[in-house]
Amino acid sequence: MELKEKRVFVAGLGVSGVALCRVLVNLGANVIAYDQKNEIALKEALEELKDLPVEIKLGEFKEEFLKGIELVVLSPGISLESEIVKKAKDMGLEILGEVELAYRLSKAPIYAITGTNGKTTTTSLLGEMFRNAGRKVYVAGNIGYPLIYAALEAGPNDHIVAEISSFQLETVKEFRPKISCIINITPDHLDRHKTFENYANIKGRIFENQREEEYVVLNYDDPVTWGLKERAKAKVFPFSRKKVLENGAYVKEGFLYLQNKKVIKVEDIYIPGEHNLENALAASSVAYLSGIEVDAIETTLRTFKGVEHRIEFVAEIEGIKFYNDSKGTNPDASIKAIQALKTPIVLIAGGYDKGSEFDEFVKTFDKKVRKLILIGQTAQKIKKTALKYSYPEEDIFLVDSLEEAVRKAYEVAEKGDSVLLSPACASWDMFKNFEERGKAFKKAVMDLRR
Ligand code: UMA
Repeated sequence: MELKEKRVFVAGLGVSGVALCRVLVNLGANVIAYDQKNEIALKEALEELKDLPVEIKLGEFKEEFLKGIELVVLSPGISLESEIVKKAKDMGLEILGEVELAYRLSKAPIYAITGTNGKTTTTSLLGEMFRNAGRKVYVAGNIGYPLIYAALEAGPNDHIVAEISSFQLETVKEFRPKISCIINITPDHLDRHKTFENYANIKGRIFENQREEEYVVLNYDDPVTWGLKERAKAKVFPFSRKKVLENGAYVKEGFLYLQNKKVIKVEDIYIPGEHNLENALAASSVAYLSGIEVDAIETTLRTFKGVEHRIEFVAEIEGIKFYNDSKGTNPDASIKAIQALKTPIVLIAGGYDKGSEFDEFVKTFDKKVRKLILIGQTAQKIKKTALKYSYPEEDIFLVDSLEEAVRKAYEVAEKGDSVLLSPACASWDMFKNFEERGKAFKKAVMDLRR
């Protein structure tokens, strides 16, 4: 793709936007970058860009910003309904997402993972399998290291393992991974995608350009994911926790199998829980189809310790264990965290309102979630739902900050309980991102010790 001298408009100056500016300048483009935030809010990004020849526009979007522009590249957080996209369309400009541009620039094959939950664990696990097999791999995408960087750095003999979100899939055009994988699909991001059906369809776009010689790995146990298979032109490779599927990945008599090859005893997979078995099956399938030896897959499953902010053990204080699951950013992710812990739970939940419903989430509390501490925009909504399912009002506490939530949790927890931060919501009402929220939680827990 020729970008030299091209006037390119980068929309959004978060992690992806800054990366886009760097890469585009490097490729000789004339870059104009825009963000709705002001100079103070964007201090860090502006600092990173200060030595680059990038023209910066901030604040309210104006049509004149697009004058003379030949290509618009969107950060994942920019909705297709934004003024930027509307105006760019009216002007007949070419519009690409960051992932699409990365795909077009990449010389290395891309192994793309999506799903509502488990994306980051599966992507990290798969990256580790590539490393343990002695292959040079870049792990990138929604996981935090922008795909556009990996695309520029990876050579034709390298590999890119990419976590891909629904936001990123909304703007794909030619994106064609060598192997794609959908782990599961449950409701999320309905404020942006409007209906569950639309969200599921967007997830399915991960394989829309794949051809017969390629593979798509799909979860046989999840009817919504499995239901997408009719649309695939690529070969479908199924995985299942529940059914023996001799043409796919499955569990038989306590062992994980890849077709007819016995890989590992399920008990010996280091990361615990049924949801992690799903992630292990998904990652192993992609690794296997990419030609990685079963030995390297087995070693990785035995040794991979999981990712930060995902049911991460933080500390034990006076017999109370603290777990950071800040990555539980939707109800289904938090349901999995509650199910994975074996002790009674004091749960800290609530955050940015994406339009999720919390009925299923509350139903998993049963007697296991003994106390519920709520923060953020959705606190009242979750409380109302809990009361609807007869959760005792005296066990619900609404507080104003995460620090206060941690102190309250410690006060009401008993020896043998686990205090679990698993918000079931995004962090954007109180924090920059889930990492910042997880770090704030860990700090508040450490402060209890003093
Ligand atoms: N902005 C505008 N106008 C808008 C919307 C946003 O100017 O209409 C600006 C914001 O003011 C902000 C910037 O755009 O300064 C943010 O851009 P962004 O939301 O695309 O975020 P990035 O920092 O570029 O991070 C993105 C992903 N974030 C989202 O999709 C919301 C990161 O995923 C990803 O790690 C990163 O790119 C690297 O590629 C995070 C995420 O929360 C983990 N993803 C969602 C999820 O997993 O549920 C999808």
